[in-house]
Amino acid sequence: MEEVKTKIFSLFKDDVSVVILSHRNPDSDSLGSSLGLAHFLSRYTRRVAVITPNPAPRFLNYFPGIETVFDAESDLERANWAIENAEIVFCLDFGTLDRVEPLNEAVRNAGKRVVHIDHHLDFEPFAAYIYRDPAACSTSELVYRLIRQEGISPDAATCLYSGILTDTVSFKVRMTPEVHWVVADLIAAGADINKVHEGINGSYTENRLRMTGFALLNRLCVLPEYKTAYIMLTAQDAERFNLEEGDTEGLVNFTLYLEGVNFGVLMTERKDMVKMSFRSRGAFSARDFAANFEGGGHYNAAGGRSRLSPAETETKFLELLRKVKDQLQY
Ligand SMILES: [Mn+2]
Repeated sequence: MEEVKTKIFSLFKDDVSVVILSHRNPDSDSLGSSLGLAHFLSRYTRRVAVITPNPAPRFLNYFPGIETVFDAESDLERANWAIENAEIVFCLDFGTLDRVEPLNEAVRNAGKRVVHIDHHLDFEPFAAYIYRDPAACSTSELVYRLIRQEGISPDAATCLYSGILTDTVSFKVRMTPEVHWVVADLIAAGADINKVHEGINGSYTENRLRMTGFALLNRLCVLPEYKTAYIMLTAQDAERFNLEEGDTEGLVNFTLYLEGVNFGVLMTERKDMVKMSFRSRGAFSARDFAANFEGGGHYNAAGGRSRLSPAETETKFLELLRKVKDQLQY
C-alpha cells in the first residue's frame, strides 16, 4: 500500500489536470469517493473534473461539490475529451470497464495515466497504478487510507462518510473495527453527518415512500423453501409512482429484514432490460448468482441485468433458484 501510495502521490503537482470517473448509476460510495478525492486534490489544482457515465439520482444532491459533476450522457464529447486530455485519470469504485460504458474505450486508451482504486471482487487490469482491496468496506475507505496523513477537509470528510455509511448499509455489513476508527476520524475532521443522514433518510418524495410501501405489500414474494424473498417492479408500477432514478435505492435491503431469508432480490423493469439487485447473508454468494445475469459485485451484494421480459426473467430466476436450493439452507 505505502508503495502504491507514494507512486500515486508522485503524480500530483501544481495545476495537474485530473479526471475522476466512477461507475454507471452513481451511488453514494462512487460519488463519495470521487468527490472526497476531488476535494482533497483541490489543494494541488483547480483542474479536476468528476465524471459519471450517466446522471446521479437527485437524492444525492446533498454532496458538497455535486454541482461540479458532469455526466457523459449529457455531453459525451466533453467527457471523452476530458479523459483523453487529463494527466491523471482516477477510476473509482468499479472493477471492470463495462461499468463505465460508453467511456470504456477512452479509459482503455488512457492506460498509462490511469489510477484504479476499488474494492470490488471483479477486476480487469486496465490501469498503470492499482490500489484495490476487496476487504475494504467501500472505495471511500480506500480514498481515506490514501489521503488521511495529509489531512482531510470537512467537505472531503462528509463525502467519504456518506460512501462508508451506505456501502455498509448503515454499519451493518462489511464491518471491521477499522471502519469505526475511520468514521470516528472523519467525524473529527468535520464530516457533516446530519446533512448525510437527512440526505439519505430525510429526503424521500411522497411517491418514493408510497412506492416502498406498495412494493412491500403487493410485490414482495417470499419463498420459505428457498430462504429467498424477491420483489418485481414492473414498468406500470414505475409509472404509477412516477419513479425517478434512485428511488428504488435500498429497497432490496428490506428483503433481508425477514427472519430465515438468506437471499433477497429486486428486479425492476427498465426500458430495454430488467435491472437486478442481489443481497445475501452468510455463505451464499450473491455475486456468483448475479453472474447468471451479466452481473457481479461483492460476495453478499451484487447487481446484474436481464434482457428477457420481466415474466421470462422471473422464470429464469426461479429455475436457477431451484439449482441452488441446497446452498441456501443454513
Ligand atoms: Mn462501493
